[in-house]
Amino acid sequence: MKRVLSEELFRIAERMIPGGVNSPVRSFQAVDTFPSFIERGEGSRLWDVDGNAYIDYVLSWGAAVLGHAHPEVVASVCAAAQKGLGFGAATPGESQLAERILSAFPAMDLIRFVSSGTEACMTAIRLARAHTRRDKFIKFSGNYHGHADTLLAAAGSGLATFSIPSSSGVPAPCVEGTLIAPFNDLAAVKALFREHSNAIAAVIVEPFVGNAGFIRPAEGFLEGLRELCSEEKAVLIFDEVITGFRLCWGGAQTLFHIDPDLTSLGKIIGGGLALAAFGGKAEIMSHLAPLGSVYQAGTLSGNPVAVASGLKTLELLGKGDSYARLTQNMRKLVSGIADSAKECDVAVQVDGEGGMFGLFFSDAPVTSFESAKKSDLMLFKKFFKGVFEKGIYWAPSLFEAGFLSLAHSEHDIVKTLEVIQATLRDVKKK
Ligand code: KE4
Repeated sequence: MKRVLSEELFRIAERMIPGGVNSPVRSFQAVDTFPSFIERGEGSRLWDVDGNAYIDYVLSWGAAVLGHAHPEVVASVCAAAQKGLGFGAATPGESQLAERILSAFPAMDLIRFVSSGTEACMTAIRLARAHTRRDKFIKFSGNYHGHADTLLAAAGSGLATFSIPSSSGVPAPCVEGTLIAPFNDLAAVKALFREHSNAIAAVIVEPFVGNAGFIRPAEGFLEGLRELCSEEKAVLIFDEVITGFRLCWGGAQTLFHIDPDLTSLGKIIGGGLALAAFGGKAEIMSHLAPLGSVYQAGTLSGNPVAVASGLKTLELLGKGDSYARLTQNMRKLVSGIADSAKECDVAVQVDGEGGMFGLFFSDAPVTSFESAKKSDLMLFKKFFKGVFEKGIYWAPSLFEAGFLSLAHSEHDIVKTLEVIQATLRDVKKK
């Protein structure tokens, strides 16, 4: 695969942008190469500036659930843009999108739109602190909730990718109140509540982890968090920036019939444009200015063009058997990888739910970030190189999940599995 132009563009970018990218994980540094510069996407495909085509399993980190450049979404965005790109004023679309999301997440009484998942999670924590008048909160190692100072401790995604335990530039006092427990370890959470009784405002969790690779919640784990938070009068926050509308229409909380007190959303609800949200119980959300004393604001919050993209995306996603199709293709992919790995005698852990999945090179089940880190990174790098060179755009990090769209065809899955089988054979030989 020739990537002459991408390499040239990368060298140019490096001269102006740190690492040549505007978000670290895009740098492909974790897989010992440079990024392909993308010219365009359509459906399940991406084309880079050298004309190489890829079947895309990153999908803008999960946002492009309909596939790229869906004509109806593009038309809605263009129609909205022709009326103006943003006003910093209330618009009808925001209430329409709020209504659509609130109907899918019955545990949410109220919702507010922001422009990134970071803002959504950061504000949910702030609300929980105001509501409980407590300062500390529990997060889980390998969970990533954006790059707000207090959240950059033992986080997943790019921090895990580059083995950054917590970011420099964050003063120690900022993370003193950030308590860490291993994912799926309810006993550790109970111990933290005992040790910091009455000082913990919230527990924030990715109900299915998508930022340490894909990690499924253990039986009873999420239910246990719900019970503990209720007993301790702490706020349970489900960070569904990835899982919201990705696993099923109402996200993980619908799958498990659990009512978190607050939820953060992103990615799919903006259809790929800069739109995220947080929402939950009215008694908590009512602390927000201008009603209450918790301040949060944003110039581009609820931007009408992004709202148009989200509205059309959810309209199309909500039709027909979308989740049956996403799940069917995910199951085909996951079982096909497992079969190939078995045939090639390569130890893998592969799993998925709804339209997301993950692959580890490990002979033991992965139930936490600590166990995810035992995966064979060298094997992953060889796997990534093998599939990428054959036109499979896999996440360039062991610590990211993979995603499917409604545009992925059965042929895409068959072709992907052929490439993966050939790659696993090669990887095993070397
Ligand atoms: P943003 O601020 O990047 O919009 O969202 C932060 C965030 C919050 N919560 C979850 C569960 C998330 O996955 C994210 C962002 N996800 C990463 C990829 N796993 C964004 C990609 C990147 O950092 O470039």
